[in-house]
Amino acid sequence: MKSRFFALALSLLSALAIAADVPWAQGTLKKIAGNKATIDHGPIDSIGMGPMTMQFMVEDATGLAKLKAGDKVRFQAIMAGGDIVVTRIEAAK
Ligand SMILES: [Cu+2]
Repeated sequence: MKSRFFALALSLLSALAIAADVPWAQGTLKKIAGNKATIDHGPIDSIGMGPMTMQFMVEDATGLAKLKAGDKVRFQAIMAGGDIVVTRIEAAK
């Protein structure tokens, strides 16, 4: 019961509280389809993933709207309920 409550609280806070501390990953945006983005990405330390090209669910619709295929990007990804979610994405500096 306690752990279930904790998981719920975590999911509610994911975008705001956790994203601030998540390390940024780098990549090239390959394709955008609705709230999904295909990214050719480097290592993602926050979820222990090596480099590859894959599709992500993107929570940051505002950030994604400013980008287009071919853009170099940086992003924050977390595990949320068994899914990998991009909580923030923006053009790489
Ligand atoms: Cu990947």
